Amino acid sequence: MMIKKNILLSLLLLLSAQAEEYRRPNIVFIFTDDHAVQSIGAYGSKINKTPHIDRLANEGGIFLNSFCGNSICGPSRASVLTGKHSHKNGFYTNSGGAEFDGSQMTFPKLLQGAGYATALVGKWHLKSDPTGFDYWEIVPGQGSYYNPDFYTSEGQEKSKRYEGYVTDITTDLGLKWLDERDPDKPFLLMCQQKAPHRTWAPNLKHLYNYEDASIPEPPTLFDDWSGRSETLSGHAMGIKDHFIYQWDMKFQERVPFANDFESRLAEPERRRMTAKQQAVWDAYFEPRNAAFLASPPVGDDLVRWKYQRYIKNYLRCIDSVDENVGRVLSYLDENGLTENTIVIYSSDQGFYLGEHGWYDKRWMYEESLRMPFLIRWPEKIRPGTQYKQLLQNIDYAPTFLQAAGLEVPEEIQGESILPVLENPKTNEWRKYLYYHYYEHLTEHGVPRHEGVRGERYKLINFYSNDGLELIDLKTDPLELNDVSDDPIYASVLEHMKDQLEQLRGQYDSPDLEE
Ligand code: SGN
Ligand code: CA
Repeated sequence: MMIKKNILLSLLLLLSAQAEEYRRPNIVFIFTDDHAVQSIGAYGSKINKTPHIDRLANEGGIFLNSFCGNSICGPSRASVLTGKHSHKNGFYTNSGGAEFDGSQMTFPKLLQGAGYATALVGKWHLKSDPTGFDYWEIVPGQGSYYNPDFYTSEGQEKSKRYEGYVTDITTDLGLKWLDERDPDKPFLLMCQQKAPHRTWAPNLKHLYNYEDASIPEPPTLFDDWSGRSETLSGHAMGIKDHFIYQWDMKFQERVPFANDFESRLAEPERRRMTAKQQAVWDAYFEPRNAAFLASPPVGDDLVRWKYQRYIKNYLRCIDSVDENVGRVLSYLDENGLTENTIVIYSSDQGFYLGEHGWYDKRWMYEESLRMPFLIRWPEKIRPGTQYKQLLQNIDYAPTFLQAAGLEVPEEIQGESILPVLENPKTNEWRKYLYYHYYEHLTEHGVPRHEGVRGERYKLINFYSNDGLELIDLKTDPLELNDVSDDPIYASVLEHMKDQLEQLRGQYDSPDLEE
């Protein structure tokens, strides 16, 4: 009897020791800038391959319906950090002078307080200095691709210039910190790439990628924006009319037939290069530019030419991102960290890769509303799992907190995805998500708008100019028709208006400014 009791006791002790020893996972959050899902292999890209990013989907999971709440850089990042929509974290727009209020609750701060070693490298773009990190080293504003400047808590005036390519350097800084960190603590590393943001300056070694390819065009490259709100044709993000030859198209001199809008000073990246770098850059672009100028295409052919030049440079920037994701994954493998590390790949919003005739983002249409979200966590996720739930960037913070065994503060608006990871088919999840873009007719001519997206329908309210737009994603996946006036959709319209009202209440959204 006594023996049995002892065995029971030691078993209990063993179990409780194991429970106490819940090994808090490390978190590596790889976040890029403007990387659209249309250019990720695991999301079915028709235009490129991303073997290293895809590894996360193959060895872990992929969220097929992942979205932002405000498709622009700073605001998306603020939502990631706080788990709240813009109107609750106070960072509404990139334009204007507002800084992110770094004194508020963020998930890195809470992890740091709970004993995590925390670091951030790369792009931040929230104007105020980062808070909640033991170490941070970031690029000023948008940063530069070539020989980039980085600064630390010592201040921007003490920034340091690193020779080389920003995507490699950002990764170098992250891996160096991993080497030097306190090995007794779990860690959070936010590795935030500047790429593939405009002006899409590839690494020299990738300049010849896609050289002989003709990248497939999206079916809506020649969209005329009819059948939807009139405000769409007021955009300034067209492949046809709104590229700057010296920046986006990589010409050194003013192109003779370019108008003033299309002409600016020389490419900002070339100006930063060493003579050696410039020589390699010029050897690629100059002969091709000369051939273009000798017999420039016109009309639709010119649009096609611009699309090819744009998309190839964009994809070359992603080639470097993908390669560097590979470096991070190899580091984890080589250091025995793979099993207990959550690795996420995501990007602050999506991007138009010629769809609707556009580049840039901001609109609530699919290409810019979506964010990639791939997650590997060997202890929780079966390799190759696909999730269909509507994920949003406000869900990241509560997920990380819960994964670290912390309580999720009441004020957080997102939901932890841990229950979804455990039960990929669960139906107990939001059916509608809220969107609100606040910049009004800034650089790319996109008006402010609010909306709701369900699994099938999307309602957009261009509340300052054009009113409502209803889209049936099932019958119209390319989003070419507003059916808000179609009597067949009358009840759907009412239903979606109700959903929007409900979400406004749930999230305590502000009154709309006319
Ligand atoms: C810059 C770009 C824009 C881009 C914004 C916001 N212009 O202003 O094309 O939309 O950043 O991007 S550029 O001529 O300077 O390249 S964001 O990712 O920071 O939101
Ligand atoms: Ca961005």
